[in-house]
Amino acid sequence: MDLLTAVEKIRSMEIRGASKIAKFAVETLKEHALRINRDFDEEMKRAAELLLSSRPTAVSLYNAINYVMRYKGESVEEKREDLIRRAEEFLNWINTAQKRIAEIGEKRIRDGSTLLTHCNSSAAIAVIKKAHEVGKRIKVFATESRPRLQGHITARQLKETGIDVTVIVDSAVRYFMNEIDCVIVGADTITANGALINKIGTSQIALCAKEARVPFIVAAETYKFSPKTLGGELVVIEERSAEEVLPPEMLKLGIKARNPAFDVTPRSYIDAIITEIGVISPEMAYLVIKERLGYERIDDVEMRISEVD
Ligand code: RUB
Repeated sequence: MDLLTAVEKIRSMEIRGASKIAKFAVETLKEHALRINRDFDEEMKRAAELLLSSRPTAVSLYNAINYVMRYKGESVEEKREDLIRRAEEFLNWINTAQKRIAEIGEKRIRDGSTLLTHCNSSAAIAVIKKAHEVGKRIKVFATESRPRLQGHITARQLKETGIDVTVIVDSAVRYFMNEIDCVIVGADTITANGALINKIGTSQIALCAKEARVPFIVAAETYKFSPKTLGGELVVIEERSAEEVLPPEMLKLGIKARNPAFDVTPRSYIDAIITEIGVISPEMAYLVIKERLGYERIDDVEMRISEVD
């Protein structure tokens, strides 16, 4: 697959969800490295920048690209070999992290409980499926997740495994909250101060959960933590087209629609974050970034990319 097709697949959301985007970007960089023979650094930098521009919010994409782009070597062959090795390392991180999150997170779910999830998070679903697999009797409420209805994907994935699942419209969350024992969602980004950026509507759900004293848990691999926010950078919230919200005949009347794809849930609404290195409080986000993602190292890469200019 050529680079522009790959970028379009992310932009159009054919490939979506923070982990899948990161995985796809790493695979694309790897394939691109195998294709090019001259101007290796320039070509790889172009590919990295194009992929980075495809969707702005999930930091998994940024972390994945920066990890792969830290390749070293003198000759093109050496650089290519190192890049492929790093790509494999990151893919392995993705694959092993989710399995571990499922094992750790499952322990937080009590037998007989009713869970609520939002959108379609492979990490949150892994935890739910694991709880079911070890024999816990659970029920799940899945929000529709307007406007793209990722909740339908979640409902199908859970049903296929034999889990009792009920789809509700997004605005019914408060109506049902008293029936919920635990909310579990995924993450696109976790900031240095422990805030969660996830599918639009997540912060409303967190607010309802807090009011009803229902635990609100996030399942997030450590590559969802943002080193950029250590330096005070704000997370860019993607705003998608109005056509995803309103039919063309309404837009033609001059009626406007706003369509932010994500929102910010402050850390005070989050009870725990389940990562592959254990369950942490959102206050620990800074340490995770420092220990696991190494600010200086990421910064090095940005310097390296700009050196090619
Ligand atoms: C998907 C979304 C998911 C996170 C986490 O949004 O908000 O909750 O990306 O997913 P979109 P995962 O559909 O707009 O990409 O746990 O699979 O990484």
